[in-house]
Amino acid sequence: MFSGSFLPHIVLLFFAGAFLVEAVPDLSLYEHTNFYGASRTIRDKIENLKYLNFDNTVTSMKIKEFPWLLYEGAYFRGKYHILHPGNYARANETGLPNDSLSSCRRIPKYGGPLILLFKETSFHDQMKEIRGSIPDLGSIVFDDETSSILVIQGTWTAFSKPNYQGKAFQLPPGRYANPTSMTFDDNSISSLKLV
Ligand SMILES: [Ca+2]
Ligand SMILES: [Ca+2]
Repeated sequence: MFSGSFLPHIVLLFFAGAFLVEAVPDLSLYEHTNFYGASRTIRDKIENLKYLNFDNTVTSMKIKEFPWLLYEGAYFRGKYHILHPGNYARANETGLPNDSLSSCRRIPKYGGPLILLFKETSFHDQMKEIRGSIPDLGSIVFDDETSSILVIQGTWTAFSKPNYQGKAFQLPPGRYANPTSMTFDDNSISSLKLV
């Protein structure tokens, strides 16, 4: 009798706990230093902080778990900044000027190989996540239109032609903000192999 009535409570507590963990926002933005003033919470991404009436307002912020890409321009444009989880009581100490943030997106959750491809230089515009070898990028992403790359985890080889043919170059973890930093011509990656 006891266990019969107790068990549902355990189950309820479990779900309540899971909900609370899930409810913690990925990114909290604040109007003033030291997390004071008006605030907004962002899950995943926001392409224009104007939508939240919070454009060019952020002075401090908290990042929960995964790194974020922050942009001084709307729609993932303008000068970019990559910030790791932590509490930033004065955002300008990270290099992000005070009252400049206009859009941002979280690096996709990872715990294994991950490479991010961007349609434009400086990690602007569309972003595609790749977690394993892809013989023909044209089948799933903007073929021949990758202009910047973030290698989050794993070492990869990029090829200029599909099926791991053509010019090849290694991509160890790091930031490749433009094609010259990858020593290949713009818009020429057609396949990717996880080393
Ligand atoms: Ca402010
Ligand atoms: Ca701005």
